[in-house]
Amino acid sequence: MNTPCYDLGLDASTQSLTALILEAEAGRIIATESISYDECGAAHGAQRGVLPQADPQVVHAPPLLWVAALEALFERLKAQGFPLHQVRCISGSGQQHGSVYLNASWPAALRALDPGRPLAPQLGTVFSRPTAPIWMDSSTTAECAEICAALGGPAATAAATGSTTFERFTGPQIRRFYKSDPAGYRQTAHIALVSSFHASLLLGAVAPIDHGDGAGMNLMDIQQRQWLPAALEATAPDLARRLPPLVAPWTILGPISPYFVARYGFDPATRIGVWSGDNPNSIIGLGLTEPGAMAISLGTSDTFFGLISACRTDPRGEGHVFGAPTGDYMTLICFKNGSLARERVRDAYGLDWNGFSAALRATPPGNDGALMLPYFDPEIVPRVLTAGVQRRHLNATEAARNCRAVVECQQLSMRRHARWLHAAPRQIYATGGASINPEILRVMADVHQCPVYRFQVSNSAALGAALRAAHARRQADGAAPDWSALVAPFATPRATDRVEPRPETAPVYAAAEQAFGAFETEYLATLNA
Ligand code: ADP
Ligand code: XUL
Repeated sequence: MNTPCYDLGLDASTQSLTALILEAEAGRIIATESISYDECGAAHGAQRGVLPQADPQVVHAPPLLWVAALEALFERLKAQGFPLHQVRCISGSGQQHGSVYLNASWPAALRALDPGRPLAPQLGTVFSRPTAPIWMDSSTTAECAEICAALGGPAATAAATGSTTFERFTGPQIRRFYKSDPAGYRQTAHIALVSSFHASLLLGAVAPIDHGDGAGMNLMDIQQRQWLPAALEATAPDLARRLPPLVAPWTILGPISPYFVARYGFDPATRIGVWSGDNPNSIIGLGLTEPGAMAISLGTSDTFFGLISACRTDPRGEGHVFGAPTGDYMTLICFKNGSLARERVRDAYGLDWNGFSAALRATPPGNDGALMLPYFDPEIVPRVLTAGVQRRHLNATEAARNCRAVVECQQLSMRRHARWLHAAPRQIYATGGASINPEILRVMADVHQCPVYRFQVSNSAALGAALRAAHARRQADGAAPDWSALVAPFATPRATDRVEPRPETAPVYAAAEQAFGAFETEYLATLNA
């Protein structure tokens, strides 16, 4: 009997690192294991993956914490006897946009890793900037304006790079670093994304960036899928030599670093596939290999995304176009006040998730007109730079109505800000940590008036990464790409996991969208006054 062959997907997300091992040929998942950064982060000063900062617009993470988490996760998999030696290919998923700044010693340090010693202490001196700005950072408004002006304004920037400039995108972040610490920038020989940083560790060499994550930088020509010279020039001097190459999402980068072979028992022939962002990976983990259904991920951020066949950008400048792992495009809208906003409401009334769900059950669709603009943190869509929660027909003391208001208004905001796609979703695939909550999916189905499916694997980014590893491996071995056959056993929506919309709630939410839109418009006008 042949020894089974496995593929490993890793998901380096905002709050945790997850591993998912699957046997693609048998259509089964062998193992999943997750470690929260809080379990290994004490020494790095982070809480829930981010460093405390005085300025709420500045959100950074310590990259050495990610190194420590990778190591701790592999230790755990090894201790539990997972068959790491049978893994044939590894790919991964990173929280998008975040950037890691490394000095000239980075490639040599990767090559010289000593398997007799832990990883993190060997990489203490490779950083030219000790912290990495992540997607939650909103401190680069001035740099966004500068780059956007240099590229000809918002519409031209979106047409060229897939998105107008956004505070969390890597280009504006690089420019802020260059302006605020020119010496640090001069010391920087390599800039990595969260995805390519992790891939570099596993590869033992500087890893390329794929077209999915590259599109989240305001630096890539979205049509040609190459670095855009005008964007690089508008961002920082001599940027091209600090960036790795861009490659297709199915590229095999090379064999695994000998460090992981010696330390964790991987086969030396294990291949490393290029990593991508969490949202492009989720497209695959949800089985969205053709245009059709839309996905909603309820993770730290809430995202609304789907595959599109032609590159079409948002004239209002709120949505993004990224490269999809299939070689198509995907569209995405990102809301920062996702799970953490729901948690803030839950905690304000001393509830657990059961209590929060009971509150959703106890309150009517439409919430008798209660509305909330849930800007617990600065928001990405719509662009709100200063936190501040707003309520209408709702008192902060009303526990159950506030629980419903945050969930309903998040979904109403998605419905409103996805209008530019000119196609209401016909079905929604739900994923992310909060997608295990049926009461939240009930609100989702009613607000969008379409069926919502949930999947057995709620971490679609890790599943997508493992499936991308399998795809890259098969393609490198000469097999014709067949995405739908590969994803079918893992990501086919099941009728039993379907939440139907209730038609009687349609007029309620049509009116609620109008009222929510008016509230939002009025509030945004006060900010710009
Ligand atoms: P990320 O990948 O961005 O790190 P996850 O997709 O793992 O995040 O989601 C984590 C979030 O899931 C937590 O912050 C938590 O608020 C949310 N969550 C977990 N369980 C539930 C639940 N039963 N109901 C609602 N939200 C939940
Ligand atoms: C997407 C975005 C977030 C991060 C973290 O544009 O900023 O979804 O990828 O999940």
